[in-house]
Amino acid sequence: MLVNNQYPGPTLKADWGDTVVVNIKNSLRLNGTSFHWHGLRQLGTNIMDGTNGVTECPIPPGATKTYKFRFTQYGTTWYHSHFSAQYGNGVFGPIVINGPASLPYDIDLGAYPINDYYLKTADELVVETQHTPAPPKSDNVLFNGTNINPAGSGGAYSRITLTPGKRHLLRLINTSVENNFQVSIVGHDMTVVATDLVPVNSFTTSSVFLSIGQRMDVTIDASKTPGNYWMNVTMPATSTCGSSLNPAPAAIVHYSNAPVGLPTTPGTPPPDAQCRDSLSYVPVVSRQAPLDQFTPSAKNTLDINFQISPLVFWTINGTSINVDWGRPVLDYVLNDNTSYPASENVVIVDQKDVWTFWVLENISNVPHPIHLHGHDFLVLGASATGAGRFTAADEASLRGANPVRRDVTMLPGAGWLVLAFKADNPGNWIMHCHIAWHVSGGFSVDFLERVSEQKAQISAADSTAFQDNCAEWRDYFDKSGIVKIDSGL
Ligand SMILES: [Cu+2]
Repeated sequence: MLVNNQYPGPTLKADWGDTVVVNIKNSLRLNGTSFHWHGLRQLGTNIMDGTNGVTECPIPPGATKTYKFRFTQYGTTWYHSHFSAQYGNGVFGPIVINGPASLPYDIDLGAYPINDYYLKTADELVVETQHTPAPPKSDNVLFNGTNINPAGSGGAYSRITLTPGKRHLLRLINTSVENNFQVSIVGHDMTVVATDLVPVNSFTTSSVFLSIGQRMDVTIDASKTPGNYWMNVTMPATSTCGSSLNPAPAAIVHYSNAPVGLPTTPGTPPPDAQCRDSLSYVPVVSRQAPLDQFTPSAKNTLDINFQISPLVFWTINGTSINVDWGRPVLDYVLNDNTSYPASENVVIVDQKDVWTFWVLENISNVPHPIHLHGHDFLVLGASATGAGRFTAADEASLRGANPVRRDVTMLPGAGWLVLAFKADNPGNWIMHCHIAWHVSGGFSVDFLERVSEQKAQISAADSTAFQDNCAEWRDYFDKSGIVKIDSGL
C-alpha cells in the first residue's frame, strides 16, 4: 500500500506556525484508512487527530477526507494510518516542520525513516501474533525505503551524501511496527538536537536508541577522511526488543569528494541500550512537574498485562481496548452521551490545567514503546525492577525538574514508567504501545480530557463532515463482509 505511489509516502513539509490542509483519498479496494499526525499537539483540533474509532470513522474506499490543523511545534515527525496495523503495509511518511535548532548546521539532509520490513502483510502478522506472543523477526530493515536483500540478491543500499567540512542535520525516524533500533555511524559521532518534537541541548554520542515512533534530529560533521562509512542498525540483546533476519542492517554514508563504493570497516556494535531510552537529554524550553502533587494510587496506575488464551490480547487494568469503527468516542462527546462502553478503555481527566501523573506497571517482561496523542509527556522515571511494580521506595528517584520530554518512551520489561502531562488540551487522546500488534491486541487507553469543553471547539462544518464520513463508513462496512478481528487501532 502506497501514499501517492511512494514508499515511504511523500514528506509533508511546512514551516513552524503554518496551517496545513491535507486531502486524503482512499483508493484502496477493500480497506478503510485514517491518517494520524504523530506527535502533533492538535490544540483545539482533536477531531483532526486521525484516530479511527476514537476521533473519526475510517475513510471508506473511494471516499475523501480533508484534514486541517496547525503546526504549533517544529522538527521531525511522521504520519501513519491508524487502521489496525495498516501502516506496516506502507501507509506512512515523514513530516518536516522547519524551525530553529539548538546547534547551527550547514545542510539539512531531510527526513530519514528507518523501519522493519516483512514479506508477510501486516494483516497476516496480526493473525500470527494473536496465536503466539513471540514476535516475528523482520525480513529486512529499510533505510529511507531501501536496502539490499540480505537473503539473496538485488536491492540497493541507501546512501547519504555528506559535503566535506560541513555540518549536516539528519532527521532519524523509527517508522517500524516491531523493531527498536540503535543507530551508529562508523568513525563518526552524532549530536542530538531534538528528541521527538522537543529541542534539546546539543548532546554528542556515538550511538542513539530509537524506539518505535521516536525521532532524533542529529547533526553529523563531515570532518573525517573522505570515503564511505557504514551507518549501522543494531538491536539490543533484550528479548523482544526486536530482531531481524538481516544480521547487519546498514546504509552508506558517503563523502561527496570520494569515489562511490562500499565501506571497508564494519565497525563495532555500540554499547547495548538494553531497550531503554536515555534520560540524559535536556529540553531547551524547561518544564517542571510538581512532584508534591503526585500521590500514587489505583486511580493513576495502569497495569499492563496479557492473556494468551484463547488468543493473545494485551490488557490495561484488565481490559483490552476494542474501538467501534462505526461509532467513535467523539460521537459520544458530540451527543453529550457519557455511557462510554468499557471496551473503549476511557480514562477521565477533568480538571483544567492540572498536572496529571501516570504510573505504568509492566507485569509482562516485554518492553513497550508508549506513545501519547495530543501531548508531549514528561518522563519522570523508568526502571526495570523485575517485578514491574512501582513502590514507595521508587518515588524518591523521580525527577520533576525539566526531565526528558517527548511523545514516545520505552516502558521497560518487568518494570515501571512514570509520566506526567498537563491537562491543557481538551480532547480525547489515546495512549498506546506503538508495537503494531500490541495496540492491535488491545494495548491502549483513551484519555477523555476536559470533554465538556471539547464540543465547543468543533465547528458545525467539522461536525457535519464527521457525521457524513461515519454514515459513508457504516454503509460501506455493513455491506463489505469484512470482519474486524482486532482492536481496530
Ligand atoms: Cu507493546
